Amino acid sequence: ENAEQLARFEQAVRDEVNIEPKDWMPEAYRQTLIRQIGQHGHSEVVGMLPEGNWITRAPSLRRKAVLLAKVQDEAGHALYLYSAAETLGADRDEMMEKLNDGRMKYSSIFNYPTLGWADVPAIGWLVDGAAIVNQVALCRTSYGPYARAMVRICKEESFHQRQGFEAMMALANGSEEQKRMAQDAVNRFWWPALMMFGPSDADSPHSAQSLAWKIKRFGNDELRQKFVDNTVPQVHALGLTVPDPDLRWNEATGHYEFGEIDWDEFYAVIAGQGPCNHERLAVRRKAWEEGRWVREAASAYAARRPHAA
Ligand code: FAQ
Repeated sequence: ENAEQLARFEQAVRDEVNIEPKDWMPEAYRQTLIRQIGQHGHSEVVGMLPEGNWITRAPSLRRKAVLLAKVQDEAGHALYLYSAAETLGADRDEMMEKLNDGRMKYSSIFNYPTLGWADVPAIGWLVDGAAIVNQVALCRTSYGPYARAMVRICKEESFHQRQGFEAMMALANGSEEQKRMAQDAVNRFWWPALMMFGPSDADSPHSAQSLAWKIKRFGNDELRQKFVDNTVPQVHALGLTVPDPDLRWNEATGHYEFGEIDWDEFYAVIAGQGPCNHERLAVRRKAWEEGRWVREAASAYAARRPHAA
């Protein structure tokens, strides 16, 4: 029975037929997806905080309206992702509790502070830009609900990336002070954006199995290279510089070569020692506690309603 089910699962993966919630799947495949999709959802939730800090301080009504919409989209992305994880049997409250007590991760990038307004455009442009490179690949991931969630999320992320670039362009073409702010934001967000793609393939414990199952379609290094190749010309188009003395165009390969990531910093941040890890989790825990009465009231209301016939 089990060998036959496994053979059918492997055939579906080979044939690029999506695995769906009610299909048989290996337990480790299910657990890997719950981990990745759950952490992806948590990244959207925690990802609202750095930009959310600037909603009250956006420089114009137009920028405020756009930023509000973007942050709201991120909440929506988290909901699609948590729903996709639930189709695998994950429990949403348990995932939230694991985020709050550090048993589940979220993207390293959201542990860096937003010190000035230029950081908001930098996040839209660079962080959403990196997210798109990763997520376009995930539109073809082997688990159906995750793949379908990614299609919609990518459309919204493309809008986020463009609004970030447009807002950055306004600063880059502005006063000397605005241009300085733009460069400072690029200097601080460039390397953390490259770290979003995860450890180098050789040091990525999950990559080989996730690639074999087609959960991941490309290795971490390949996607990181794609992001660098896409983004360096955009930095230059803005009249800004990339904070990497080793960056150079390789005519023969058709790719940019870039310097070594500070892996000590990466591992410290994902171990909870980044500049804002404590602050981010404290905000999440407070929101979870303060929202308890709302969750309880909603459940009590739902329980009292007659079930739909
Ligand atoms: N940060 O073996 P691998 C967004 C962990 S975009 C923190 O390579 P895997 C949109 C990894 O979990 C950001 N942890 O693991 C937005 C694992 O630890 P574990 C979210 C990281 O899973 C924009 C360990 O290191 N996007 O939110 C990071 O095969 C603007 C070993 O790594 C996604 O999550 C990191 N950077 O590959 C929102 C995309 N890198 O779980 C608001 C979906 C690695 O064993 C504002 N996820 N780790 O404890 C993926 O594609 C993959 O999970 C990777 C990691 C590529 C992130």
